[in-house]
Amino acid sequence: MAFRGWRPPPPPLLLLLLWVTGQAAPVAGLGSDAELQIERRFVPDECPRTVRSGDFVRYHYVGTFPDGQKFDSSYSRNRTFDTYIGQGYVIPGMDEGLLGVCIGEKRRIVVPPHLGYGEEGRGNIPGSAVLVFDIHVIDFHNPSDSISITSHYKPPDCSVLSKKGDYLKYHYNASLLDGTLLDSTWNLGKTYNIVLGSGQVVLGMDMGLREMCVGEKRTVIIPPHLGYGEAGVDGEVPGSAVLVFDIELLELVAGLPEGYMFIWNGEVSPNLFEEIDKDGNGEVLLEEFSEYIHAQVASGKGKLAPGFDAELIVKNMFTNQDRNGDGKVTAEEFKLKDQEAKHDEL
Ligand SMILES: [Ca+2]
Ligand SMILES: [Ca+2]
Repeated sequence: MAFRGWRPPPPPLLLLLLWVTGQAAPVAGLGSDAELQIERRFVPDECPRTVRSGDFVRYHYVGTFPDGQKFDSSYSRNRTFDTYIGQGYVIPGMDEGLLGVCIGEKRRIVVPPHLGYGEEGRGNIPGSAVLVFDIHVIDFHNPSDSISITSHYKPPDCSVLSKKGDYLKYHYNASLLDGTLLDSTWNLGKTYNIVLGSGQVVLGMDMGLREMCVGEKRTVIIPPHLGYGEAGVDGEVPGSAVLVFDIELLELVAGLPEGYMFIWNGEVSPNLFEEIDKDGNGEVLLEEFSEYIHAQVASGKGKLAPGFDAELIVKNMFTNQDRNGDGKVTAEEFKLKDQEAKHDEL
């Protein structure tokens, strides 16, 4: 795990004890006996959850001295400061000052020296400095979070639910928790199409699309460990970002049982090989094979796994039957395969 935060040196024992007892630390200098000051400058109307120790927070900040002189800013680096809270990765004043914030909240946190950089200072922070941080929380999550699903609309008949292997066509808006839009299929004017459970989307999205019926609309919130992780997507998704997907499922084509790429809907013909070998020369070529499979699918007797390249499936099936790889399937090869376990085969 790479953190850009700063881990402070362990405080002297006396100081630590004084923190615990809540007494002002006996550090000399301006404001050294002051307590942490928190001013909540903007609190969103909706705040379903607040930051607790152990949460991972992404926030912007401007750091100034009490005279207004700026010493640091995440905005100037054009990316949020990301850190775990309550774990000692940031100065104690920030560890404490960020507890209880809402997503989207803006706070002013005034940090006395003993909860900041102490008597000694650090870098461009002089000793015994009081620090003023104006922070804006972009998002936070906990590493133990799963996804969260909120369904906004279900059609009257919502009995056929999506499952692994189904082919789905859906629209989505992807945004950050602060409302920044990242991507939208509605804007592109075409649906996103995937086979559920096949690894075509991030895990959180795959989870968020399960047990959904056609016409349903839901919002899925995905923490980064089930999304794009610490790295994000260059130029598109910030690292460690929590993502919000507004989804509408438009179409669902039921998949085949797990592991199958082709199944028969009814009884299999006892003279299968003879039927496939249309010209009756005792050998089945790929063309004969492909033509036969497609005819079965067209007539509803057979079914190919939806969402995949049908020609590729047929070719794989053929290659599987062609034991010696000479491009022809003989009755003997066909019989041998027939006696084995059935997966992706006739
Ligand atoms: Ca033939
Ligand atoms: Ca062969």
